[in-house]
Amino acid sequence: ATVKPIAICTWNFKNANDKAWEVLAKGGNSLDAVEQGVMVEEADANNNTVGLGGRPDRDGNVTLDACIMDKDGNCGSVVYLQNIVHPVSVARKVMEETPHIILAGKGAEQFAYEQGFKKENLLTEKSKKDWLEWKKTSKYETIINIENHDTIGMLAMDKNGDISGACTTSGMAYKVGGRIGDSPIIGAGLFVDNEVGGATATGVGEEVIKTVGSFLIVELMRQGKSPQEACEEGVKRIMAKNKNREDFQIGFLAMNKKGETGGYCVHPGFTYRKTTKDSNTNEQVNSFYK
Ligand code: SD4
Repeated sequence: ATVKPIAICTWNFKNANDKAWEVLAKGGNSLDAVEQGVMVEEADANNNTVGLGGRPDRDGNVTLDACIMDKDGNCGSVVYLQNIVHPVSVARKVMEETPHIILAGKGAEQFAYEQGFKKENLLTEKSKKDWLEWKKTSKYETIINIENHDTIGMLAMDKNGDISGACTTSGMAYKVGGRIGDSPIIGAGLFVDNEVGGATATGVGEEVIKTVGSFLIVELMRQGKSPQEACEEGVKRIMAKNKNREDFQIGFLAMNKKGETGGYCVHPGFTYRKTTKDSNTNEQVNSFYK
């Protein structure tokens, strides 16, 4: 039998998944569930990889990437967005209120103000202090720090069996100004095809973009693979192009129309949160390197 409603998200973001579940349990739709779910992390100043409190780029600017995709294949995205706590909601407005899919930088920010979003300083004292400390050496080390990823990607299926997804991040800490990762790129950091399922990613976005990772996983599921098998193949595709490279982490997460889920990653440590009417768990994920 199909497991629904269901919500899953990258890492052990219990509060975010609980919020999504609350929407789904009340009979709400999966689009509202994923938006409201990931908003919890965007607003959390203690999550240094998403929204408020996100680590800045190397110049000290916090720049956010996010996207959202609905059951009909509609999508919206913002990249290099500054001064707005909830990029996922701006992405949803791009999807619903404009004929476009991606808005960037100043244009996205201007659009957000027109839609009623408030200007806010996203650089917390803690993030600023860490950044000033980093500046002393200015060594871009994030790719070898495999633990330093907390991007939230979320997939939900509602009581009608419709799937939506969202993904939101401040990107890699101390990135080059202007850098965009996989998270707001439809097909890379997130993809949903309501006939098949959805997938989302966390980790070093450059590697995910190169294989159009989330789209690949959904297509593999379309061809009959389980979410687990599809995530494994997604990671293997990346590793085939990075022989013997052990200095980066990627985690994939997927769900199909039956509510089956799976995940796979490059290094141990990646987990995902899963909530259904019977359970609310932090799922362990197998890795390419043991
Ligand atoms: C990026 N995939 O910008 C994101 C980073 C990430 O937790 O996952 N951070 O490449």
